[in-house]
Amino acid sequence: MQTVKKTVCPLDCPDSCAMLATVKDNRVVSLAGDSDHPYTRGVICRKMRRFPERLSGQERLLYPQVRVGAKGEGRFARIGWDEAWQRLVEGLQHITANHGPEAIMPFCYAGNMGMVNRFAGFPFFHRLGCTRIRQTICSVAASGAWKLGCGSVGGSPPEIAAESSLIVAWGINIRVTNMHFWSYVSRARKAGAKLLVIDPYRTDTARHADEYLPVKPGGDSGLALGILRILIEQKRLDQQFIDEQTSGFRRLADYLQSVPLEYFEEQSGLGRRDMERLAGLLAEQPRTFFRIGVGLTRNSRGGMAVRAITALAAALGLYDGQPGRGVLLFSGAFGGDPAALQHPELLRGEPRTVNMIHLGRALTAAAPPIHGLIVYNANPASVAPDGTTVRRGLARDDLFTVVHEQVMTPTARYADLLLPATTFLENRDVYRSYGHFFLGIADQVVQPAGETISNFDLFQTLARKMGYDDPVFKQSVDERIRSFLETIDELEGGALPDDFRDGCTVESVRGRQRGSGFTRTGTSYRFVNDDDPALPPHACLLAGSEFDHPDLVSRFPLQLITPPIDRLLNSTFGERYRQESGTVLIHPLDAQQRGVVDGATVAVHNFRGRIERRAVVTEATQPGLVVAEGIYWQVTERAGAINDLVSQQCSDVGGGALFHEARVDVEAMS
Ligand SMILES: Nc1nc2c(c(=O)[nH]1)N[C@H]1C(S)=C(S)[C@@H](COP(=O)(O)OP(=O)(O)OC[C@H]3O[C@@H](n4cnc5c(=O)[nH]c(N)nc54)[C@H](O)[C@@H]3O)O[C@H]1N2
Ligand SMILES: Nc1nc2c(c(=O)[nH]1)N[C@H]1C(S)=C(S)[C@@H](COP(=O)(O)OP(=O)(O)OC[C@H]3O[C@@H](n4cnc5c(=O)[nH]c(N)nc54)[C@H](O)[C@@H]3O)O[C@H]1N2
Ligand code: SF4
Ligand SMILES: [Mo]
Repeated sequence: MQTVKKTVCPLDCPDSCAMLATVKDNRVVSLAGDSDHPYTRGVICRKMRRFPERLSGQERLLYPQVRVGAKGEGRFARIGWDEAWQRLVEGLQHITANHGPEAIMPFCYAGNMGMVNRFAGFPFFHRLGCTRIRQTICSVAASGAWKLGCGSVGGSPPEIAAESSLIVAWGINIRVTNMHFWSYVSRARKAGAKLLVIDPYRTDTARHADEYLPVKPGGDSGLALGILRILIEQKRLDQQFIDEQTSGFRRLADYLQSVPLEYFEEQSGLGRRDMERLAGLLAEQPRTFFRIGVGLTRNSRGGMAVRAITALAAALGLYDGQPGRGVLLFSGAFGGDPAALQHPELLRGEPRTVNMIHLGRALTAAAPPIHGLIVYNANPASVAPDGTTVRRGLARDDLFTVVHEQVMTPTARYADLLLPATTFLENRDVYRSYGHFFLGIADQVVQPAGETISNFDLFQTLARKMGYDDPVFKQSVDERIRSFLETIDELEGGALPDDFRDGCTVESVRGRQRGSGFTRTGTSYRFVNDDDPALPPHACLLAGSEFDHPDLVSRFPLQLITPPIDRLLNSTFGERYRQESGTVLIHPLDAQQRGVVDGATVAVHNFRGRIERRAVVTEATQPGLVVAEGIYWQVTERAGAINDLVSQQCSDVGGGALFHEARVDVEAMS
């Protein structure tokens, strides 16, 4: 007999789709979209439709294993859970006894976005007193910079865009990374709206746009501030909104007027004419919606880009809550207290903190050294910057590495102890979208395969085996979910959903509120923010740390960006493309200078690493810019992986990664 159960996509994707799993004999035979969901409306992406292959395919890790080959070689032997627990507890106790708990560090991120399972390790890590990590790898520059201007005011509901007359996709490849938003764009366009895409290369979204502006990577503050300067000169701003709902505008305006327009042109790579045209378009359109991506923040000026764009939006009054007008970076639909998931009260003292994007440095140069690494929900060998250094660290014989995974990822190959993880279809959790205004609760759909256990069960059990008797470690999943939901203010009347067993969807009260977030919260958009003396007080022009680095410009004349590809979700599903190292887009002028022909394997290199990819010679990219889509797994040591070329430097706000700011050169391979 077949049954159909509701569930939610757990991947790190703004769409958080509601799904229907068809189950027969404890096997998921198909996954499809759930048409009851108000935002995702019955559609899911192709990569997730194939998820049942991962759930019960050949690649699945089903039992605990120990390494028998060299680190990275990927040879393991099966053991039982009793032995696995013993090795795990003894391994951690040995390090703690000899070097103290700070010699152990976790590495975890968002393989599973379920709120319980995502943060399941934190109570344990806090109690252990190990080195803490700052989870910076994705969005800190974006969220930090948004807050500098908007404070606690969140993003606009994406549905508003359906009523817009102009939608600006700024540093986001909607059709690939936020595909459900596309249907709102399409609806608006049917009613006559225009779509403008601002991106360094002609993405799939740009190809479908009415207008495309090829900004220089890292040049968005130049562009946004240049436009703002023109609009100030032309007096075409929303003066009422500026007067009533913002502060500091005069100081920013004085700065902008002191900077020659050429500077904005030089940074953005776009001329006065383009800026004037865009300024005209923004001033004329009554209903403009900015969809801002995280893409434009993955560089050394990323925070500044967001500050400049939100300043432009505020000066245009796009935050006034009128129909068809809005700004969306993250929805921020549901707050909630992270302490209910992470339990920082278990901390004694102040263990050191490591920025996760410095994993390479931490494993090779930390003083005192790291001797134990616990990885779950993440694949750092593929996703972390400076991959060659990360692998050098992982290869250390004196490092005890524990990896909890679903499949044999490049990171898993370096494990000393490899533990099998459930998938979202085998555990229970609550999912809070960052791209729309709905929250979903999903129950287990099938029994766990083999001897797999969830992140939550792993850390609850480990804590007890380590002798920790704090009540937190006795919580059930339901208790953890409930204790978190109780801290969320955006649930209707503060109520918990009655039946949160059977895959329900709950809307944030913020999603239905009309009017301005600023009016509702009684705050102002801040053009000037002096709170952090380390940051410029307002949006301004900055040089790029790697792109404009004088030593690197001549040695590595090409700029590299590394955006996502539709078939992978970060590095998840890499097992489907084991033999592929991906492509690199290169402009015909750059290709010709280097004797590179379309389809040939090329080496992309800098002083950090050297990787191989297949060249696609195309005018979709700009001269001087190469684009490598997708975090493919490393095929061989020689072929390398894309993050071998990316630095461990930080973005201007929050300490985020520079995935879209590396200097490289490209060489034809004979
Ligand atoms: N299919 C698929 N979907 C995904 C993901 C995936 O890997 N695959 N990843 C998920 C995750 S974790 C996240 S955080 C989101 C990220 O999704 P997005 O917010 O879309 O961010 P990115 O994909 O990093 O980059 C988006 C676009 O920004 C462009 N870009 C790069 N540098 C600049 C710049 O300086 N200025 C401007 N204007 N544009 C720039 C890139 O070329 C790219 O087209 O997507 C999620 N969705
Ligand atoms: N070059 C480059 N690098 C990037 C980016 C980029 O655009 N370019 N994007 C960055 C961004 S935005 C992000 S968010 C990070 C993402 O970095 P990660 O969060 O590490 O993302 P994934 O590559 O998806 O790896 C997640 C892993 O978790 C595993 N997993 C899934 N569910 C579970 C579970 O329930 N339990 C356990 N134990 N494991 C599970 C999956 O099998 C997968 O191997 O990558 C960053 N790296
Ligand atoms: S990856 Fe994104 S688009 Fe695909 S099913 Fe999951 S939430 Fe939906
Ligand atoms: Mo991300």
